[in-house]
Amino acid sequence: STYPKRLEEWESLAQKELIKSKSKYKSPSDLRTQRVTPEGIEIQPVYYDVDAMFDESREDPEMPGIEPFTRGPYATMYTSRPWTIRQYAGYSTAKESNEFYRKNLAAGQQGLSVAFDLATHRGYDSDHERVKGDVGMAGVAIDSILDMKTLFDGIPLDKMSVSMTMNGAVLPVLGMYIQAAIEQNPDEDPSTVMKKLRGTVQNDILKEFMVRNTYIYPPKPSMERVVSDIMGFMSSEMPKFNSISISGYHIQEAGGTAELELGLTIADGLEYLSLAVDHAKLDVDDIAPRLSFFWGIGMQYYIEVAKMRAARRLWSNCVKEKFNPKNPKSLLLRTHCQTSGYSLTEQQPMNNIIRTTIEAMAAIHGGTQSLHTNSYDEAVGLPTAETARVARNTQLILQEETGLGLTVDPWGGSYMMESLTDEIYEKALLIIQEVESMGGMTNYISSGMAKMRIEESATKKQARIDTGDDVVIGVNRYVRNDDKDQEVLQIENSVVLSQQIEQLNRLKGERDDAEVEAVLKKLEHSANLTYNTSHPDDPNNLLRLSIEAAKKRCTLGEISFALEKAWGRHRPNSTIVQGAYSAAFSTASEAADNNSKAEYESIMKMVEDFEESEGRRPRLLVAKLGQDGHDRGARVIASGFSDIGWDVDVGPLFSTPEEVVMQAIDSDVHVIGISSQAGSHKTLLPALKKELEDKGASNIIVVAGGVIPKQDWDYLLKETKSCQAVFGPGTRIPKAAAEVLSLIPRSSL
Ligand code: 3CP
Repeated sequence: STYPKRLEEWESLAQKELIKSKSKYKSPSDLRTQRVTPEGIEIQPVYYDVDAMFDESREDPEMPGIEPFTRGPYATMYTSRPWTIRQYAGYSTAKESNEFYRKNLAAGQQGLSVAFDLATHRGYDSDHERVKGDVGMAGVAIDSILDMKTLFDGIPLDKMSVSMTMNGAVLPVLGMYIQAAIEQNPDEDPSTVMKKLRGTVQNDILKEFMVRNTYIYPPKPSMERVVSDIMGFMSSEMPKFNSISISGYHIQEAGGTAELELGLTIADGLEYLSLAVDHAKLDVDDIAPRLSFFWGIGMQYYIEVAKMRAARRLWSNCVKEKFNPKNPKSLLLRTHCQTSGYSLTEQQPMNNIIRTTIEAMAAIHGGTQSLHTNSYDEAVGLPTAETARVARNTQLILQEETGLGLTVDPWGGSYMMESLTDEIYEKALLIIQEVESMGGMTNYISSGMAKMRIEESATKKQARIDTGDDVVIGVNRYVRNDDKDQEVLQIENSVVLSQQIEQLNRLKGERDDAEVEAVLKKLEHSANLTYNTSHPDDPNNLLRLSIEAAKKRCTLGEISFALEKAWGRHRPNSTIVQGAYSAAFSTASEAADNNSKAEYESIMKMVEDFEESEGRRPRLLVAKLGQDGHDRGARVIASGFSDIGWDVDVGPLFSTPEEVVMQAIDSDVHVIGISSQAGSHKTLLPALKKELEDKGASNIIVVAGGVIPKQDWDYLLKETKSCQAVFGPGTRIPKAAAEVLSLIPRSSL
């Protein structure tokens, strides 16, 4: 037989051990088939390579720095230069963020990564009525070049590598950043300054339409004008700047498996290259070397390392096959990583330091170029100076105390890692082929397929936790109830708002209005053009014009609106995934807690009883207020409640309190469920309550969930009575469904 004797020996030993330990796995074959990841990968109890046992004449092994780069983009990796410690941060005003950046750089951080507030992301100035609750909350507020100059005060932009997470309002933000750098170096020629700028702009609009939701314009102009003009301009004017950070992170955060994150993100990258080559007529070798990637790193350690290895091989092979570039750098995938926000728990927050450390190790073993480690309090709010220090020190310790960087791709050649890398590669390739068969990523997204796949995966993941199939310590196992309230960074939204408005008024008083008008007209004119303006010398290139607009002191809102006049604003449609949550309960493994199944059934029964006595099902409107587009929680709740038997409506993203109340009254719901992830709850929930009163609809119950620190619960529940229940992260859906149901008064009682 070709089956080696050692394997037979192993089988029989394994069988004996399973019996002796009274394992729930009855035979070695159970071990092979019953431990399945969300990707559908059966994790093997032991990996081996039968070929290697017999075959002495194997091909040359893969090596780092050499195509297809599975083992790393550089030959020497961390042995000659460690990864960049690049912590994502920003809050409140530019002045406060600037102070924070300077302290962090002094304490060991190596590159900047700017977080903008949601008003900025969505192209609104701070004084716009739709952004009252958002200004300065989840990032720094930037209205004009004055804010941008303050943000980088004392930080030389011609030397510091700066990453900016910006997608929707990418043109005004880049225009202001570039102009700020030029004004920092008044004695130099602007074009010389631009050539020195190093950094990355996220500019990944495709994933915004899939998951992150901070788009402004519809897909076509977003791709063919915004992304395309930025790629074209940067390729010659800013050759050291990475023009897109193609992001899988948000797909993982939205609940996608590793295979979805990988497949959809590589497919996004291929779509950008097609845009550059086919639409913008740019040379692949001028664009591909400055595309960079961004992965989320969760708790499945082996899978994450394998995903990063597979990603490099996939990108190299796909780009070669489709675009046949001449420059080997065009095949090379470089990446930033961030540890998973989703894996953090509100319960026993110190455990999050351990989770983050393990995830950081996976990113390092996967060969990341740059890394952000989350702070342990981020399940409940923004990090404080203290928790941000622990997060940064996690990387300093890994980089300087452990010797993790002494060997390149330390997992290379491990039977297990090579096998998992191949397996994830194949699974992601199937997704890429599915996307290609539908004519590319833009079509795939507009067909709704991308969102549907991710949401289905998110709902299943939630069900794996609610059934107990996936363990989360402190949430569904070893639960304790003695947590102290976690201190969080509190931002006084109204103070930031008034400072921003003051600054805006100052700007408007000092500038030349005729010049402002003229450049805004040029922007609008360019937006209406239908030919390709991506060439950097084209006077209608939108990034070139945005730099001019920043120079003339146009505001971010004005620049955005000039383009909006031509293109309009994108309006998403919302659907609910049905059946995925309940299916996970019916197929939950034997390992799942039986109580959870019984609980699930008893709640379905309660909903049926409600329907019998009230003549209709309980009805819930799941809504998001303000510019907060993080909708994983809202969508999972909508799917879960709907599977349990509720009638569920999902409100459009970016609603005002007035719009939510109108929809709630029109749909005659019993309950409004507000999901808040970006800190605006203290402003917008009281506003919602007032609107309900004004419309005579106070009988509608309001509940809230998401990232709401315990310190704010009393304010919401008692002081302002703006909601009747708050659900923190980690709340199991059946429990929430029962509690909310009990809040609805019965007319028949
Ligand atoms: C690196 N270099 C080396 C070696 N390693 N040279 C010789 N030997 C080596 N071993 C060189 C590189 O070639 C490069 O030079 C320079 O050193 C810097 O290295 P790098 O690998 O390019 O690293 P870095 O500058 O840090 O850039 C990393 C990438 C960049 C490429 C990934 O795009 C980046 O910084 N991305 C960060 C994105 C980010 O912060 N995102 C935040 C998302 P050359 O350039 O001359 O080749 S936060 C989002 C949170 C959720 C949300 O969206 O809301």
